[in-house]
Amino acid sequence: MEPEVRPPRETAIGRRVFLGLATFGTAGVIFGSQIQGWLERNVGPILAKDPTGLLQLLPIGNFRIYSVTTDLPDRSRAQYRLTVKGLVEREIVLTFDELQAMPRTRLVRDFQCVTGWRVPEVEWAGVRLADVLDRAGVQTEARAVRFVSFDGAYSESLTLPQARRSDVIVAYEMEHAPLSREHGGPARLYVAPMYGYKSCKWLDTIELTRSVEPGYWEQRGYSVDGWVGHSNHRDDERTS
Ligand SMILES: Nc1nc2c(c(=O)[nH]1)N[C@H]1C(S)=C(S)[C@@H](COP(=O)(O)O)O[C@H]1N2
Ligand SMILES: [Mo]
Repeated sequence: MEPEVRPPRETAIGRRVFLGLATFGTAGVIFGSQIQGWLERNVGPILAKDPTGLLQLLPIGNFRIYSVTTDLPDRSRAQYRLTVKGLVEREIVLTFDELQAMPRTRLVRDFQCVTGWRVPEVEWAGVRLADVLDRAGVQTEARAVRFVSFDGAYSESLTLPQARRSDVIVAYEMEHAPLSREHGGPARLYVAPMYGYKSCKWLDTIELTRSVEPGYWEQRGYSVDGWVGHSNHRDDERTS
């Protein structure tokens, strides 16, 4: 059963470590060896100094940190670039500062992975994807959007109407803190109404296309329409 108690917003432990902590306490996730190493170096010492063992019970995360590569890509906010290309009026490359200067939006939603874990009421902040698309200008032939990660492996896709929803954002903050490297920082896609796999981490390129090009997990059997509760590959009689 999931604990009902939520930790106070203010805590002596940094948010980053806090999330890492919860991750560390989660069994059954396949980590790349380097992720495991990072957690052991950064989180292990804190757990070791906690004689009560209570820290391990903090009910925060329940997030699993996923990467389809054996590494966690690393890019600072200063190094970060977001490219919008393909069927656009003008290709654009946004710096982090340019992204952050755009109208800010906030969402509080449950985060749910298709494999069954869910994190209730996660707060996200960022920029509406629709605003980013408008900045480049979408050509009339464009019907879909493809997202590519700078991890060199992951991709995702949405139809243009899905991409224009107000609950689809380029997120750069999570739970009032800069989006951490583990969670896909400096910026990731966050598709609130769909399963986690649609929310491409370490977002690098947004490409406007003529039709939907299935992404990494979609090529491996997940539904292209990832609506929570509707297109889980385990209840696929309800796919649209
Ligand atoms: N680049 C990239 N994005 C990704 C993934 C990934 O492996 N690589 N995993 C997806 C899946 S299946 C889920 S459930 C969420 C998990 O987000 P988290 O690692 O922040 O918990 O990221 C999604 N985005
Ligand atoms: Mo997932």
